[in-house]
Amino acid sequence: MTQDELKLAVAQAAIAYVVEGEIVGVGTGSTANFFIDELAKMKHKIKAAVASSEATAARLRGHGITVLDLNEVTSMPVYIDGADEITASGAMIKGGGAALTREKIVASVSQQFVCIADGSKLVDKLGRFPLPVEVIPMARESVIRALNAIAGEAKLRMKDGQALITDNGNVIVDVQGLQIDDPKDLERQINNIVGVVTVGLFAQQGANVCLLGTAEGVKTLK
Ligand code: ABF
Repeated sequence: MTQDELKLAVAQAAIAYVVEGEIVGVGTGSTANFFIDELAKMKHKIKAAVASSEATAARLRGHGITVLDLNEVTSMPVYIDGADEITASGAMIKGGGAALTREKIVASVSQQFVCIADGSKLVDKLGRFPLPVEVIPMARESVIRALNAIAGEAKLRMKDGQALITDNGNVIVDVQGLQIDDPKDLERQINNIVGVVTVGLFAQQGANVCLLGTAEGVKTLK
C-alpha cells in the first residue's frame, strides 16, 4: 500500500469515532484532509465542525460543512488529527504543518483525541522529527537561545526566503537533534520559556486512541 492509501484507510476508520448529532474537532495536514473528505460523506449527520487551521476551515466549508468558532463551543466529544511522531502511549510531536497552537487548543476542548497516522509515524522515542515551537516574533532570538540551552539546535522555520508566519501571526522555531526521554517534562520546560506560545509536544494531553495505518490493516492503539 502507498502512504496515501494508508492515510485514507485511517481516515475512513476514524469516521467510526464521529458522534452523530454532535460537533467534531478537525485537525490539519494531509491525513486530516483525507478525513475531511470522508466526513463530507456523512456531513448531514453532524451538527458542525471546529477547525484547527484556516486551511482546514476552508476545506470543510468547501464541502458544505458548517465551521464554528471555538468560542461558540463548550465541549466536543472528539478531535481527530494527524501527527508527525507518536509513541505507543499516545505522546506526540505535532506542528510540522505549523498549526500546532490551534490544534492544541481545539484538542483541549475535546473529550477524546483520536490520532490518525500512517505506520511511519510510530516511534519508540520522540525527537527525530524536529520539534516545532510557536513563538511571539519579538521573542524569536531569546527563545532560540533558551531552547539551545535546554537541548538540541533551534532554527527559525523559513518559507520562500522569509520567516514562516502562522495563522496566529507568530513564527515557528524547530528544534533538531532531540532524544526526548521524558516528553511531559520537556513540554513543561518549554512552556515555561517566556515568548513561547505553544510547544508541539502533546504529552501532558496526548492521544487517547491512535489509528495506525499498516500493511496488515488499521491497528488501534489505546
Ligand atoms: C498536523 O499535520 C500536524 O500537527 C502534523 O504536523 C501534521 C501531520 O501531517 P500529515 O498528516 O500530512 O503527515 O496533524
